[in-house]
Amino acid sequence: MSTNYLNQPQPFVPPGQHGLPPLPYSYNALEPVISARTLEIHHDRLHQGYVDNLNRTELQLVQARQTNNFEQIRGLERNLAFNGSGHILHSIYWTIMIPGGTGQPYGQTEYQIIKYFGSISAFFKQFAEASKDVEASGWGVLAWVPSFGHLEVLTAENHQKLTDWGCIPVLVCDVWEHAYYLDYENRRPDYIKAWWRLVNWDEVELRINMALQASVPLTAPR
Ligand code: MN3
Repeated sequence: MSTNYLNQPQPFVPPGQHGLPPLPYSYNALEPVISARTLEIHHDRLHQGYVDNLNRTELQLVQARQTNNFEQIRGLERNLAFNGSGHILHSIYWTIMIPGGTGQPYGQTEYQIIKYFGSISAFFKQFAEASKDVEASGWGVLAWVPSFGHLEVLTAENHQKLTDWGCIPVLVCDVWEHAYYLDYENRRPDYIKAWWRLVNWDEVELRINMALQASVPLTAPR
């Protein structure tokens, strides 16, 4: 197993310490495609709101762990995912735009798009159609799927269901009824309590080490 991840700087954001990344251009730089007023409200108010609410939620979770009081856990997890994904996706959105654009994908991007989608135009078409068809609020996303080794066009309704975009799962517990109902009927807590005894921490350790190598900062170094 490669261990060069140890030499890579890992971003670590302590609870409640997220900050709003500055726009890499002026408010009017994306006109006429996006107006200065839209950009100002979107970045300064809406994205700032995600950052503030993410920080608040993380500090509430610190409090919950310290007092061993998880009465509000369902709402806190919802706020964590909503605001965390909002922060991550907006940070990417600002950085992947530039005044005037740069034309066409090239290099590894072009290679991976053609390898999986067949052609650049087929990718453009699928991305546009998928984004157009998102129900109500949401995102069109071109994502690298580490487990499949290829790009994928995905969509997120709102910021998606209780997940942070860009996260890599390293330990999962299936709590759909089909995973435990025959054995525990409706006693999900009993299943979860017993399930801990099955966990292969060697595998979790391996997956965490692999995930560390896939680190992608929110604002790419220039
Ligand atoms: Mn937005």
